[in-house]
Amino acid sequence: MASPYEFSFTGTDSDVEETIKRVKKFGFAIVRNYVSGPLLESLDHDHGSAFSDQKNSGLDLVKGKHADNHGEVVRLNRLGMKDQYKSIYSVFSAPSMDAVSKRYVRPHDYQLNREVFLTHEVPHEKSIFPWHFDRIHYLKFYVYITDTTKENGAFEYEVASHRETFFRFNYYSLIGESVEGLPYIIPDDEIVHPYVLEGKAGDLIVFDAGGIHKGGIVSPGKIRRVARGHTNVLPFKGYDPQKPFTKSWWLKSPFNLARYFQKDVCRVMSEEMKPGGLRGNYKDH
Ligand SMILES: O=C(O)CCC(=O)C(=O)O
Ligand SMILES: [Fe+2]
Repeated sequence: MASPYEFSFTGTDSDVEETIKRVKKFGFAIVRNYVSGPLLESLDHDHGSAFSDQKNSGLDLVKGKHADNHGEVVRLNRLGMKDQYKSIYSVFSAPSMDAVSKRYVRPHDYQLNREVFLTHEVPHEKSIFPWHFDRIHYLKFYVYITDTTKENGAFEYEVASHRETFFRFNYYSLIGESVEGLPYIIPDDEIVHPYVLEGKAGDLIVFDAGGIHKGGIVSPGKIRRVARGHTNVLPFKGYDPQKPFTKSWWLKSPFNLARYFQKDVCRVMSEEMKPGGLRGNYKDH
């Protein structure tokens, strides 16, 4: 039986409604059969070529290892690859993705799939990524290129965790923690409602990367292939060091009284329950 998290792509305006409803409520939506037929074949072909081509137009930053050597990644700029990888450009420029992005981030602005990551993961005893939330806020469009089950390392999401991380991020941010420095890895035993998002080639996952998620474990003899577009929420809050007199610099400065007052005005929580509490520093993961 179909889960409440998914629906089948129809190619009509109702797809946008169905997606938004789920991403708002659960943090993610699964759109079955989003890419199919000849377009899926070209996507599969372009994904493969991107790893073997000597030169990639639109190469943004890297062609290299993905997530602790669990596989490889090609990181492309959507507009720059327009002529070389037409099918990837066309899938990640879709009006439906644009409409979903617009509805999800309004009244803020966004850059539709500014970057597209192509990944090819190989067997490893560790997860592709541990449970975490992205410190930079993206709405992501994630397409399976090949059929993917738990054995291939399917994507997993802690249902509705985007609401909790909204408060986590904003709390740290307002007491002057840098985007890079805030604790974002979540220990496995704090996960309550994980959901494994298995799918067929051409299924699309739309997710708020502010919520808690991970990549699974690729079992021996299996691989995993994904194409993933990152829609930036604007204004962009990146890892850049805080320049003097910028807004984040003021929050980190001694003038931010919230840094001194927080222990008096915030609720208490036992040491073991605090992020990083007795478990040590999250950054060591
Ligand atoms: O590769 C995966 O399944 C997880 C990727 C991820 O953490 C992300 O796109 O933010
Ligand atoms: Fe992530």
